[in-house]
Amino acid sequence: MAAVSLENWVERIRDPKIECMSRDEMSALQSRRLIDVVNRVYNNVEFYRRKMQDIGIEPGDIKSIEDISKLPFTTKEDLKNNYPFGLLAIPMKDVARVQGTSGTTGKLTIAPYSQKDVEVWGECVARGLVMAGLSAEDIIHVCYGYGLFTGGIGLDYGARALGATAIPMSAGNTKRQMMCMEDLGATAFACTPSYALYLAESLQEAGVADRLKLKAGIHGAEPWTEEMRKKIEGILHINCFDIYGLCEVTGPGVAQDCIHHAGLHVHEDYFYPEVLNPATQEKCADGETGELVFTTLAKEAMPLIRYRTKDLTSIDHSTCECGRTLPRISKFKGRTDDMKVIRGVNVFPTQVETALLGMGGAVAPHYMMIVDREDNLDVLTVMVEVDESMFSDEIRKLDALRNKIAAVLKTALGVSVRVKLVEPKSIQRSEGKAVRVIDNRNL
Ligand code: DLL
Repeated sequence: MAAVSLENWVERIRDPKIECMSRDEMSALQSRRLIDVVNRVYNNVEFYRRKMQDIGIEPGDIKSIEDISKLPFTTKEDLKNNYPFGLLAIPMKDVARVQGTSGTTGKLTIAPYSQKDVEVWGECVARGLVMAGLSAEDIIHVCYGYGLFTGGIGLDYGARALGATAIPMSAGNTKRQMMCMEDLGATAFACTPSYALYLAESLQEAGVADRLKLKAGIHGAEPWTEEMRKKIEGILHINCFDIYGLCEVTGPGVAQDCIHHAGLHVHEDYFYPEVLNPATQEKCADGETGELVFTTLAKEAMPLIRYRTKDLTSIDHSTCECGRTLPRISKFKGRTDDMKVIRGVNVFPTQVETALLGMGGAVAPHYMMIVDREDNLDVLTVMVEVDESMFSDEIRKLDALRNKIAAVLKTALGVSVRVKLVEPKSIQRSEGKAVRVIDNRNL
């Protein structure tokens, strides 16, 4: 395995003209593209024409990116109501591919792409791969699922745009993943962070980890914490990166962090980000948490105007240490949907992850939250995997550990928690997005 240090990390910027552009130049580019996309949706998408007419806006009213706040929002509900192709802005014959997601709520969201959209997508993923120190020399083992989900094919397009080698493993069959990683000489791998941890532990257990040539992991599609990043990095002695995206906007590659891990750089020449207070829709100041809203500035097939992602983050427009001026969004705390209100307190699964990883080796960051209602009171149970040896110890020791975890979680979350200790690997591993919460309350 290649131990990587910041000193020997060859970091290049794929497109310095764009990624290091001055704010004024970027605003001018965004303004031109916004005017163009507003005209395109007004002329080609009945839904947008009506929405704009309803609030008395015409394309001519949009003169620069500053005018974006005059435009109406688009919501997931709008996509559902126009399922599958109601928001298409080009003829169906020009749609090169359709991707989708089942999301965490079971509803299918469909996203059509033109050939140019696919090229932009690959370019954005490639920019991220370069942020991760990768080049045309690298062999990228892609174990995101291929199919409607954008993870597999998105990383594949990125590897292709970079000129790297893609190994299209898709998800599943961990033994085969491990064999191919070693035999085919993967230098990077891409999958969800929860699966990355599982795979890392499996590689370590099988004694394969030290024989790999891995240097980077590209993980996203679900919220994960800095503590989780360090855990995976520690097992594999690699650098891991956080890649973000959503199929409606483009798959993976809307944003990604660089070696400084100081937030995820948004490719704002293509995807204009706003962070807004979810209740008032007022613009949040830099550093303030709100809902991420995107306007796709160049998308042809299904351009989206002020699309409310429901993802919670903050934004920072200052220049990064790496030299990029692309703004950075903070690691995601979760979606507004993932947040559970338990006895009036807002709780995110990522808080549980941070707390468990802060406890050191005795507990694994494999967990599941179950919310029930008993006698009109919310009850949160957190199932946590602990080392097998704990179960052969005296009951007293198990009780002590359970109480300790309960106390740590109570402090971290601000609500009392019932802790259920379970054996290693008893919480189901996911090859795709991990399910972290089961809410039985029927709210
Ligand atoms: O998850 C695209 C993707 C694939 C991103 C592979 C990264 C890697 P969807 O299935 O449409 O697309 O789900 C999008 O997943 O709105 C977020 O809530 C969540 N999500 C995606 N990336 C991250 C991330 C893909 N890095 C939804 N951190 C988004 C936190 C993420 N949440």
